[in-house]
Amino acid sequence: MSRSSLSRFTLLFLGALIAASSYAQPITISGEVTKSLTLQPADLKAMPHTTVTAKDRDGKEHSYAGIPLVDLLKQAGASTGGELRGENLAKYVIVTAADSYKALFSLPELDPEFTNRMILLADSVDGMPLPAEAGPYRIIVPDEKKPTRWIRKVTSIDVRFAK
Ligand SMILES: Nc1nc2c(c(=O)[nH]1)N[C@H]1C(S)=C(S)[C@@H](COP(=O)(O)O)O[C@H]1N2
Ligand SMILES: [Mo]
Repeated sequence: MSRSSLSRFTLLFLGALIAASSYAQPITISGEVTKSLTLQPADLKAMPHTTVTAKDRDGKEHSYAGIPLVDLLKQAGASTGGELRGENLAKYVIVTAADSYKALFSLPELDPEFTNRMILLADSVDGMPLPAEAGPYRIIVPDEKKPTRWIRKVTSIDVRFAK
């Protein structure tokens, strides 16, 4: 191998590593669950997706597709539906992003037995993958006046117990 093809190979390899580190970000689900999960992009892609229409910060409507947050919690064995009573009502969800931004959701506000509002871990907007500064995964909270909890670049979902 010549020196220039070697350095080209090195560059390609480094490029692939950088691409993998920014795009192949898994999502972890942990805490008060029966099974902690690390979901890879392929796992997330294979889960059933739902579409919601929501207004962004500029008041423009977009169509967001993704996995209902409650479905991810169910898969990890968090308390949902009829289990949401008694001490389980003191459980809450902290969603964390790559920049350490965090926001809290209560379990009932995510649950279809309590609300018709569908909070998503979205992976696309208007049929396209989310832009790099927001994706690959972003929380979408329809019908909220401010998009403060529309957490960009989600990395983990942690169920906790308020004692
Ligand atoms: N990871 C992450 N997500 C975030 C924030 C942040 O600082 N970090 N800011 C929030 C706030 S305060 C707002 S108003 C919206 C802005 O969304 P936009 O960047 O799509 O306009 O993102 C929310 N999601
Ligand atoms: Mo904001």
